[in-house]
Amino acid sequence: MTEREPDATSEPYTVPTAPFRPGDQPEFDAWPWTPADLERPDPATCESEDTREHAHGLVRVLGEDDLASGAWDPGLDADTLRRGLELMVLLRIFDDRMMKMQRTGKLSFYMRSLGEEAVAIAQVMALQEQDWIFPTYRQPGAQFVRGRDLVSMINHCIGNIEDNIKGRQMPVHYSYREGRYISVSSPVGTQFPQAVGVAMASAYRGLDEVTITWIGDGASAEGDYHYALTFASVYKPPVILNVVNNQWAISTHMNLATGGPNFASRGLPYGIPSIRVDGNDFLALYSVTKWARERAGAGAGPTHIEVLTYRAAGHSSSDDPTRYRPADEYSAWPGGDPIERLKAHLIAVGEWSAEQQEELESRIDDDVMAAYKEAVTHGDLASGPYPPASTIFTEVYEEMPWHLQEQREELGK
Ligand SMILES: Cc1ncc(C[n+]2csc(CCOP(=O)(O)OP(=O)(O)O)c2C)c(N)n1
Ligand SMILES: [Mg+2]
Repeated sequence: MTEREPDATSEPYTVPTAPFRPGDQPEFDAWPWTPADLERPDPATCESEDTREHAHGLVRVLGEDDLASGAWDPGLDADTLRRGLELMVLLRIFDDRMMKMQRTGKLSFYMRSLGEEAVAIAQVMALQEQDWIFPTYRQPGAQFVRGRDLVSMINHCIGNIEDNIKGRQMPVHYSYREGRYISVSSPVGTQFPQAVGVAMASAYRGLDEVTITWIGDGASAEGDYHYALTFASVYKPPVILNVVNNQWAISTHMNLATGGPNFASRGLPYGIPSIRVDGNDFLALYSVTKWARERAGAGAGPTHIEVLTYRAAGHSSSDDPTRYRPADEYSAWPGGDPIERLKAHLIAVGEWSAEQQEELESRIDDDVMAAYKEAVTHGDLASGPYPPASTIFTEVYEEMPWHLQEQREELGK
């Protein structure tokens, strides 16, 4: 067999690559879009064609001056903004603490949301309590909005006797029934068609419930993404479909997940209104999600959103991103840091100060540490107690099939 020479001119087809690799100087073009650029169409009557500019542009609210402006300014009061800031800081500090636990052998695995804290927090704050959440592992912050207890989250990550899902999932694959936060699945993409199905069920039952879901840039190259868009396009259920384009899918650059100009515009040929939004702009994200919620609530159907952001940390505790991208790539990202931007906005409008920020961080640090100490009293990774092995057979089937019964008996021997 003769081997093809890996010569660019003789490539049989296009193989995209990442713009920057370790050792390169990362440089992103400054974004040409400003908060004043895009209109806010009427959510109830908007058609996909009315969002062509939104899909190819970028909805922003916070300007370079840290002030809010434009048609998409949601006009939030200072208390709501401070709550958003607090929850984002909580997520960042929680992630740091959990990552330290992983590095010291107290967790088997962990995944951070660094740089993407606004995504689920702003978006779920824009929803209503009865709305359903179909997350990936990168949206744990949605649980904070719904009031989940930190100790319970840490119990899950450890997999101790108090883990609400009894050690059946990897850490960070939370499940939170009370918050309508559906179990994170390890096979990426499965939540997308499931979310559309649940939205169809809500509509069928005549309930005022909307479903929100997210998929990564990488996972959006899977069939599940297109199945979901087909069903959403045909049946027009109340669903908010987000593609979180954080530039990377582990070590694979987003260039390998679409040949199109962006992710948002892929919703247009499906006839679904589609918007690209600055994912590090809390106000813009809140506003676009609220708009999609209004559409869904008015019976106008689905919205497709590209959340443009950057995955600032490694993919997971098992990843070393310095192997495939410049270590300082995040510092060149035009979207900046979502926490710093909301903080700067609150300070600019006289509703926050550096001292308050410091107090907030130190209070949250104490809360997270206290939660961690409490969680390990229910069992740690090294010595348990863990959920009993027999629980691998329970709570899956209402009536256990004979072959599982046999296996269970064998385990008992
Ligand atoms: C079906 C499937 N294929 C591959 C994997 C391994 N895997 C886990 S996460 C991931 C990358 C996902 O990247 P992206 O969708 O961009 O989400 P992000 O991690 O950036 O949030 C891969 C390939 C998996 N879990 N499931
Ligand atoms: Mg990604």
